[in-house]
Amino acid sequence: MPAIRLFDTAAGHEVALESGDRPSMYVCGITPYDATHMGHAASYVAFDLLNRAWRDAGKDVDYVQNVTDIDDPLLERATATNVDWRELAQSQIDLFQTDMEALNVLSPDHYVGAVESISLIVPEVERLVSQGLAYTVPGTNGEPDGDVYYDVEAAGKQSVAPDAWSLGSISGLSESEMLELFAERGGDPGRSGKRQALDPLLWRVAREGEPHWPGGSLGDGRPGWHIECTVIAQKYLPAPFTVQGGGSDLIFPHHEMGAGHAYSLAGVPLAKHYAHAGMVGLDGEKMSKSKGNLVLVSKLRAAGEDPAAIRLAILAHHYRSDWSWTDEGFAAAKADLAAWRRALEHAPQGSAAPLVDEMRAALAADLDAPAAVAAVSRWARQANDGGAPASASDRTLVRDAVDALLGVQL
Ligand code: 5CA
Ligand code: ZN
Repeated sequence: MPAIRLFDTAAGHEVALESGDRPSMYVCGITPYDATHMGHAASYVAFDLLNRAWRDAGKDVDYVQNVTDIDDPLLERATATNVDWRELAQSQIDLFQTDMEALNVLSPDHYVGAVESISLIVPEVERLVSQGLAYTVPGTNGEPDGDVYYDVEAAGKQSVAPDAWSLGSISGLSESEMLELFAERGGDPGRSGKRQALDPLLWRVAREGEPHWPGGSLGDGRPGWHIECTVIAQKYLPAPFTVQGGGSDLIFPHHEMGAGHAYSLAGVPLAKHYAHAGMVGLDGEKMSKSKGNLVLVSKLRAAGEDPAAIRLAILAHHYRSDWSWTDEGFAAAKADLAAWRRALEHAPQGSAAPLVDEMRAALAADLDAPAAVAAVSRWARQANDGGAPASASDRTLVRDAVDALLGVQL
């Protein structure tokens, strides 16, 4: 495997990953209130490629993923459908894990819930308060006293070190862009009593009818979203770890704020690099639970579709591009998969090693799966054209490499 290059969102360009023998990765997990759709699947397949590339290079990868098993949308869906929020979460986590297994996505070493991490999160929020980087907001308009917010301005001034965090370090967005996205993605810019509109919630004190946990000096409540990932990542991975990953809708505010929290708590960056997968849509619209325009992995599986074909349909798109799931794209992936499987029977002698080199070079260049897929398809056309003597060892090597590098099982 050549040295792996990856596009770093914070740097704004591709970087060579210097991960030594022990790269580490945190990929943001699902909020388990609805089944895994193609957008989720594509983001986990993207980082699975990085995991596989590192492993192919002989590295021992530390991989951590969270599951946001307490958050507003989960509680809202549980109330709307009259199920217990814990049952809803557990059923969707189970379905997600079955989907990932079917898609041949390697599991994280640690799969950690927000709820089980609350006792770790509380002291970290208390620490931010005592450092003067977080503050409580008085109750107004029916909200109780005591919600805790992160002071983005104070945090941005805490250090002038070259790797210090300040608002915009990760996303590079302007303030007006941030304000728009903040409101769209779970922030509350208009909450009165906040020091800055963009200050994110760290601790939400208990409300009537909402689940809550002991919060020490903060009072009973539940954690905000960004501090959840920060604390879980800091507990299970080195500081800084190699790559934080997620879909591009997590760049702001989630990864921006998480990076801030981490720097405030540890005095070193959370991650060396931040990588983001493009958004997957259906017929030109972003696929999202709230819009309801979902293509579900579990539904395709239930309809008898081959998960390897689903994975190949995803890999036909570069992980950073925004793309739409279409029936035509899926049909093309199924045809490619059939051609690859046929080709194995005719694997020409001596053809496997150069193909493996091409696949490795493609993945090392910012996880260029479409280039790797094209290389396999070229190889398959040649094999299926016949003429060259077939070789059992080439067949085995191609089958193993396509599985190990692309995760496609032939
Ligand atoms: N629990 C948080 C992360 S800590 C969360 O964003 N959960 S999620 O269920 O909404 O999304 C899980 C992952 O799928 C995230 O990385 C998100 O960026 C990604 N994702 C969500 N929708 C899409 C989409 N339409 N296309 C591509 N990726 C998506
Ligand atoms: Zn996260």
